[in-house]
Amino acid sequence: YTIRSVPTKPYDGQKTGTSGLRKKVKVFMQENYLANWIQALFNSLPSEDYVNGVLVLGGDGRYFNKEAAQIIIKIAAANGVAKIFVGQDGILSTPAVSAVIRKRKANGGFVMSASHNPGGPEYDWGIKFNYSSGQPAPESITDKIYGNTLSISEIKMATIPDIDLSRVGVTKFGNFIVEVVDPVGDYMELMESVFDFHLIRSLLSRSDFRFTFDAMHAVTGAYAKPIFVEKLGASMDSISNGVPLEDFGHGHPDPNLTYAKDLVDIMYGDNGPDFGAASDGDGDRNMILGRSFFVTPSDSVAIIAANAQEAIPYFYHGIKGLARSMPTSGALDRVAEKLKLPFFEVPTGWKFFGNLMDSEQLSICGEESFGTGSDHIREKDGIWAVLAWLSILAYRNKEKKQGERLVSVSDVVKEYWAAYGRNFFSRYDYEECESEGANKMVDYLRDLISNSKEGDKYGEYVLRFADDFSYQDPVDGSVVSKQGVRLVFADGSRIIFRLSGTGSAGATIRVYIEQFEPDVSRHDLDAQTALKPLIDLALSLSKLKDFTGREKPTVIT
Ligand code: VG1
Ligand code: CO
Repeated sequence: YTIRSVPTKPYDGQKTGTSGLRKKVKVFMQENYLANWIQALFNSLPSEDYVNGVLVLGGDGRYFNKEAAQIIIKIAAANGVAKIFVGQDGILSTPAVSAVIRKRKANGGFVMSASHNPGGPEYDWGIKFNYSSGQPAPESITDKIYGNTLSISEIKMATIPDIDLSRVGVTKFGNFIVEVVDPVGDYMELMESVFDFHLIRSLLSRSDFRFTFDAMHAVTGAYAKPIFVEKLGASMDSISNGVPLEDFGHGHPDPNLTYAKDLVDIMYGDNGPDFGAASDGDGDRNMILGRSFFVTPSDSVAIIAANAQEAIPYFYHGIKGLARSMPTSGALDRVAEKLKLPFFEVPTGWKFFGNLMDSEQLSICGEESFGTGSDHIREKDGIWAVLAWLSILAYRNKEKKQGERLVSVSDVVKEYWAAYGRNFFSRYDYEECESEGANKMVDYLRDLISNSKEGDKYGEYVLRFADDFSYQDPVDGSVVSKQGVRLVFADGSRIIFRLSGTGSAGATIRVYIEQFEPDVSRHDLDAQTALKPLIDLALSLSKLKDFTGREKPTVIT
């Protein structure tokens, strides 16, 4: 084949956010828009990182992925990549891309996904780049890519035909090889090495334990049946919305109490199942529910960490360290303290965990945004989190005879609260606000905290400190600042404000509220009730209603 030089002009605004570049599909469909970014990426990497190298490509099955895959393959070939592994039909979840990169010792890989954002011609598309440890590219790389998008003038394209992605197999074009792989194989093998599948099977095949998984017509549809049903013995009808669709069946593939409403209704309905879970567009998020019971993600990661060494073979030999993102509740901190483990608090976004894992300081970590995972890969992992919970329940119930009452999800959580105390937590999201008002609010808050000092009174709450979170990576020394305005009070309660970095329209404001409660007699309170005074304080001190005109949040977690 030959290499064609395609002249092009730069586009503004190709800057990546918390997790990759996300825009409306229509933006990406403009001439050379995607191709510019991909070529800018190759222009940004040292040539030894891709020339004669191996890359991985997959995505969540959303609208425009098939066209995008062909563009990416042609540019990769023209830039000297030797081999590219592509998931069949372009499918690979985000955690699977990370797993395949690691297993096949690839130099990096692409995920074609806008994650939990809706898909279809009117909605979102996105692309993420991960490098050789399977970890999302750090800002040092994404900043360089952005710089190159502003001056790009040429795209290199190989003159090869479109690849048939529907069939597994190898196609060669001179020195360039495309291998279409089964999206599940490598990932399943990894899960079998992390968990005791025999133990999980003993739970899922019980007739007195009912399991349900909602794939939200997103990428875990491709994984749920082979793993939960075929390998682990769950019943055929336990998987709902199990076929990935280009528009997620008109859904918003975000596993939370608002967008996974069907699952929530089933779990809170009469005689609901014992365990329910859902995952997002690209399979890296998870929501865990018991019967009429929601496990807040900040508790979920703490509970997994507290039980991992007993229930999950991967951790039988110990846990290196624990970490959470800054807005995530302090539940995990208490587990780290009790288990005497190194502990880290990083900014929002999975890319900040990778260096700690690569340097063997971190095993289990999580974010309040339904992200949980470990150093088995370098991404958060929805199915891993479900398997971790099933392992804990299977371990706790393995001696239980048919007819005996099983230890439930809520039992596990309540026991945990009794032992460690409960960190009440809630997040309010105000999606698609006018950017101007949202930015003004953040400026106002920055101003407010710069004039605040220890001992200041906010109603009943006494300030310990307030800042705009910044972080220095302990491994490479890089510094990021302005990661969220936080007010921390004398009793440990926290109020945090951030603007989302994953939206594609307007500004999304996130308000995070947390309060610790040691008193067991108050643990059964509803989080919204327990946090009411602090939530009211957050809304009044930020003047959120005045700045945004919003009476109510779009999503409450
Ligand atoms: C959100 C979450 C963050 C998560 C990110 C990517 O970012 O808050 O915790 O890492 O999404 O998740 P933001 O900037 O919108 O708050 V996913 O599932 O989109 O890969
Ligand atoms: Co995601």
